[in-house]
Amino acid sequence: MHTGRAKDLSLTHRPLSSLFPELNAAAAQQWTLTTEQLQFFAEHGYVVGPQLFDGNVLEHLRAELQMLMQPGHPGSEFWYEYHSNESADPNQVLFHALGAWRIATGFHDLLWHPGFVVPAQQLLGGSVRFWHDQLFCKPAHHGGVVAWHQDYSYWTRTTPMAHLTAWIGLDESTPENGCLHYVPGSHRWNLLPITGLAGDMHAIQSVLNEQQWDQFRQPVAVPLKAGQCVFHHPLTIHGSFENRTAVPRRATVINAVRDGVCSSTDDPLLEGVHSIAAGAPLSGQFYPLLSLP
Ligand SMILES: O=C(O)CCC(=O)C(=O)O
Repeated sequence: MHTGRAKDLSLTHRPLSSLFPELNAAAAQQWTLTTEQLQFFAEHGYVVGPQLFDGNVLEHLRAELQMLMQPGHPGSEFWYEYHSNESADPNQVLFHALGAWRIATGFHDLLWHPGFVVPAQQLLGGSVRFWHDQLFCKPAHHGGVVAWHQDYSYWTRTTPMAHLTAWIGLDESTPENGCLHYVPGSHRWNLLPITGLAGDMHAIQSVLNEQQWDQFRQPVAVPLKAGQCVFHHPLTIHGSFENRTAVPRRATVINAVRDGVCSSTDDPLLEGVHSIAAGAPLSGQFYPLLSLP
């Protein structure tokens, strides 16, 4: 158990360290997605992006994650959501949490990485506003899946739908350890009802029509290097299978919206944050604008 007060990093809307490349006009050139990548995204609803970090930066983020997985760590009051089996063995921690950007410098600064912001601007067709982040950790030899789903089914309290997910590996991800799988083209489907994230991998089958069922049977595994990212559309069906290997599979996720997306409720959009009136655009402390200066 730790003691001491942590600073809420959501008060600072710029990088606090020099861990990542600067977000400036020169970086924009270097990190721009190619026309082929944009066409791939339009056709399939996902696209593999650049390697955002490796080496010491990867180690830095892994060390931050290890700190964040310890119950009672400084700043634990800032999480939006925190789910953990609290295993004492770091290889065995099953973990899903939202809000790391408020607590740890690396996960905070990652939001301004030009390798995320520049492609996100291209894919969203406008300025990028942060929605929330996520950490996912599948322990070694763990049977847990993330069942097939569409991200937007969990976000209908924000409209219109102009959202984007960047999934970033903190370990190499493979079919054996539970890499992401996509149903290509499913971003053109209707919004499906929520059928759950844990337990039954295939629960979504019950809400598919015949044509969707045919397409659903041809998912694609997307293995990535540690530090590499993949972007997906808010309606693209995706999920991940069990980790059958002897080491954990860890990842961080950035969820973003095009600037101008509004709250559709007077209730707070995330646990513990101030509310944004229905009809008003996301802005303020918890939703920084991430676009180029
Ligand atoms: O990391 C995973 O296994 C699942 C991630 C996911 O479903 C998401 O980012 O929406």
